Amino acid sequence: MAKAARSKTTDSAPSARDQHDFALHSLQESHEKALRYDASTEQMLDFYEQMLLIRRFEERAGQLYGLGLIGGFCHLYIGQEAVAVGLQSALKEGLDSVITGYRDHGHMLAYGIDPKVIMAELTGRQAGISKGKGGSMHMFSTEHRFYGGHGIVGAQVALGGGLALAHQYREDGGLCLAYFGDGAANQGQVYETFNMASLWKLPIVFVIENNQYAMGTAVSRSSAETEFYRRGTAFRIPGMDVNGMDVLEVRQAAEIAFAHVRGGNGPVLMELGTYRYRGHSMSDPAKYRTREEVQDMREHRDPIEGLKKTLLERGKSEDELKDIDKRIRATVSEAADFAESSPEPDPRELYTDILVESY
Ligand SMILES: Cc1ncc(C[n+]2csc(CCOP(=O)(O)OP(=O)(O)O)c2C)c(N)n1
Ligand SMILES: [Mg+2]
Repeated sequence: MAKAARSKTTDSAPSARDQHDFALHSLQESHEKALRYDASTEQMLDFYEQMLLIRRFEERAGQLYGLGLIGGFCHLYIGQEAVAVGLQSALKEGLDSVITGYRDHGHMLAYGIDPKVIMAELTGRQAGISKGKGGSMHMFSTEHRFYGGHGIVGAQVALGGGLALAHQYREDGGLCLAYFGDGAANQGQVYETFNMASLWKLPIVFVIENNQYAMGTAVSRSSAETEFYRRGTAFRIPGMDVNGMDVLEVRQAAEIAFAHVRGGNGPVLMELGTYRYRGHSMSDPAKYRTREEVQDMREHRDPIEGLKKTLLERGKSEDELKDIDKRIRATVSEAADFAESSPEPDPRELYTDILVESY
């Protein structure tokens, strides 16, 4: 398209600019050749379970918030499940690192972290993954190589650059998956990180979760370039435009992006088109969009319903899928009971994990 129109050479050899353009689009072209991951039925069931776990966990978190059992902010991930599950299922567990913003419960669940310790963290209990001191936005687990949970919009991108530098320095073969939102994509430090990451060929996958809104602002009202996957072009970072509502498409894109990064070729920028069904946080009545818009997404693009359809086509029965849902609901109830019955942190915890001496 634009590439062909721009080519002014009469020579049949591609110009340097064409080659450059091709490098930026080559991953997208590979992705478009085979959009969906060729998963076995077992793998699909696994993706289905994980997405359902996130959905049911978040619904329960919303209820606990309503009951006053969760304090502070609480940002739910409902609608975006296919992104975390599709991408993180392709990670090397115990090696690769993950960092994200404050909408972080789903990423932790997708990493296989016990729902009990996540729920206990949400309710501020000692048994929580950050000893009940981080809450919804600031969960952290170095054991799982999950580096938060960050409330400063865009900050996790620069920190992710540091995590990728550590992978490169240690030559451990790992990569960093750094998630951020469409709103965060307009922050300055994101571009400083793009520059250094590309220059140093850091093993990092930048993931823009474009859920169409930054708090109450639609992308078209906040962003001059709404095709976010193109945002890395000025830094020679190849971009991928991915349907974030289909877990198999997400996983397939992850295969391509991760192989590129692991091959020592530097960063990739993935834009995942997705949608959040709930408000920005629990205190947002979401008056900036119509009910019909949300309903339309739920009815026609829902990632869990989409995979359910594929599973039914593969011969799974409605009853089998209902049983999975029952099991997941029980797991989530257990997590909620565990959280509610766990003690709060000891007051002495006020003085641990922080700097209390002079420096
Ligand atoms: C530096 C900074 N500026 C502003 C805010 C307030 N704020 C919190 S979330 C948010 C919107 C971010 O939207 P997006 O990046 O699209 O992520 P989403 O909530 O959609 O996942 C803003 C402006 C903040 N936390 N940090
Ligand atoms: Mg957003």
